[in-house]
Amino acid sequence: MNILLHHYPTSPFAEKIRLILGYKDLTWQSVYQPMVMPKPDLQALTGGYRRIPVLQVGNQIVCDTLLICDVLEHLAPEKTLYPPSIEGVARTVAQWADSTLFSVAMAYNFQPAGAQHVFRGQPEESLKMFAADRQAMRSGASRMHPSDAAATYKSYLCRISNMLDSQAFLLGSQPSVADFAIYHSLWFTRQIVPPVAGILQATPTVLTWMDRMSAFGQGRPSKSSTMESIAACAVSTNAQDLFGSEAEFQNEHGIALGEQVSIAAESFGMEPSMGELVAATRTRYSIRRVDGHAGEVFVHFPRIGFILKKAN
Ligand SMILES: N[C@@H](CCC(=O)N[C@@H](CS)C(=O)NCC(=O)O)C(=O)O
Repeated sequence: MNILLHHYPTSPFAEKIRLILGYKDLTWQSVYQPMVMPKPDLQALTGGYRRIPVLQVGNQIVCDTLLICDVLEHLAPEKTLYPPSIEGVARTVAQWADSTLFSVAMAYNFQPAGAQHVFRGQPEESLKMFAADRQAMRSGASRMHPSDAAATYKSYLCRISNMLDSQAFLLGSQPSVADFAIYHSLWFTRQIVPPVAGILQATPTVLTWMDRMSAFGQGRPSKSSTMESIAACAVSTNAQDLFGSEAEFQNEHGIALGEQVSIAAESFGMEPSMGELVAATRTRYSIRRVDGHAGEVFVHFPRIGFILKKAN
């Protein structure tokens, strides 16, 4: 089985998955995609979805880290992300981290000193293009002011520190999906914007936990390219089982399997992917589409955070 991860080095959500690949000690192929639109080689696979990271196994494409975590858990159940007694709380904390904590941390991280550091040595145009791309992705919604973000981030760091007072990981002696989801926003602060990373010094327990997390490494990546990933998709006829027994049709929308649909994120990067609905289970949607370069592709999305509609 060949796992490919479409990502770029400074993506926090990609870091969440790279670290899980490390925790589960997996071999994978690393494909870099652009940080901003256009992303024609990624969209040849996804059919429209543009966010990072995206996981590829043969001609199956998995969008959003929520579902990528489930797939990695199924493919490599050792070192579980969901210890049974805390699965509900771990998933709920992870969702808070991926939405609320992430947006506060990024509003803090991208204060002028942080943004200038990320784009140091690059033409001024790069930062402007990045800012315009992300502004369009937010559909014009404004971002929190850095001072408000700093105050909120400090409170969140205290809470995270408190969770670690008497245990090595956030919810116990073993890591869970909650650790990986909280880690990635803090990783960006510490590793990508060191000029503003002083905020972490007030919570040394959090820094020690971050060291423990980063020690999992990133597994065994090897470099691949966008062209190779599209070629691998085009020649793949396999339908590796990515989800186990979880396949029962759950009809919430009055849309039958076999109908043409569009699926889009409910916020932030809402480019829709179109195709034939081939699965709608309790946790995910899957579509089948045919691309001129990539051939027949199956694209999977989590239900949570995505909007399903009949294609017009
Ligand atoms: N809910 C998504 C969020 C992914 C996300 O927001 N990724 C950021 C990068 S860390 C992104 O796609 N930014 C825009 C881009 O790279 O084009 C997930 O869990 O995968």
